[in-house]
Amino acid sequence: MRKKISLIGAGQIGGTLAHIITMKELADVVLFDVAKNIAKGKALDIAQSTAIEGSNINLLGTDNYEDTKDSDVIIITAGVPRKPGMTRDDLLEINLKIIKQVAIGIKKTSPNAFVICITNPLDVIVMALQKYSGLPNNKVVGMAGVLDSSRFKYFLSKELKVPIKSINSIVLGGHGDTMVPMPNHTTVDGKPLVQIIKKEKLDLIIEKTRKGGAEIIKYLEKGSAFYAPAAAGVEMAESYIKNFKKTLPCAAHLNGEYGIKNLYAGVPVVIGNKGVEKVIEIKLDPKEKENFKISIEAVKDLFSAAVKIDPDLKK
Ligand code: TXD
Repeated sequence: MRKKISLIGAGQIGGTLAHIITMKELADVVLFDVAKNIAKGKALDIAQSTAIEGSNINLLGTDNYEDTKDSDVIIITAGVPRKPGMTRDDLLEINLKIIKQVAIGIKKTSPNAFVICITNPLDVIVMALQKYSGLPNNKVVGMAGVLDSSRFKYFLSKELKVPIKSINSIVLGGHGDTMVPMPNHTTVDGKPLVQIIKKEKLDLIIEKTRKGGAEIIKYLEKGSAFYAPAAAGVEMAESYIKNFKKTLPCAAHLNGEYGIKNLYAGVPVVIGNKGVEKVIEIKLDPKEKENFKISIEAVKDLFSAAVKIDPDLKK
């Protein structure tokens, strides 16, 4: 029985998600947006590509949550993106209101779905989504680390002139300027990265990774990155639908792991058909521990700001 993925938000990332899912024939797609015609237009356009791709996928555009009923996976991009000069945190107030509406919508229609949140500021928005929806912690996860790790690997592959597939790496912590690329947990063709790159070059690449989103916003002016974020979201959805049990860096609920309780943060998790099946605790050296702690504090501070905006989050 073919699975069903509902995309809440049919904007830049939502439309790209729909296109990638269709080309991979991963699942039937419902594109939901409050701007109904955007959802309808994009669904129809992608549907008209299926004859060319030979993809046997059904697509529907809608603004009615009933059409998203009993989804296997829900990917949420509803919200506003950054403009040049804005930080992800500047989006908190407006996107918190939007995610509350979305949470109410999906709770009623797809209580058993695996929910991947992409909307920024990601770590707090995914935490708010889980609280507002009341869905199980292991079925609500945020997409950030897969994107940030992909950016880190890309910059390394260009610097070292190696195939990107030869690089194994991970980025932990919050999806913000305090994210924690992990050079000591990075290998190139199995060799430790720190043995083959100069420290100054590595520091430059870490900074470029942290600013990866802002650089694209500077070029696009009217929106933020969407191809790589969409590809990252699909990798997470595919690991769930096909039970790949991939270990992926995601914003996941921590219940004591890494010494953190009741907070979402970017950590390596196993995603299989039960959702987040395991949080992987990797050994952090003192510097990594310090950087991770700084990143976690930034998430906690922003969540406190969110509670001031909406005391319902305190419950
Ligand atoms: O790594 C990551 N997690 C980030 C996430 C990477 C890049 C972008 N990131 C964030 O994703 C970005 O900062 C935004 O918060 C979201 C979506 O970015 P996108 O570029 O797709 O924004 P668009 O093109 O503006 O699309 C958002 C759509 C738009 O069509 C609105 O009409 C719709 O969201 N929208 C809603 N849909 C459903 N329900 C409600 N309430 C709603 N409000 C707006």
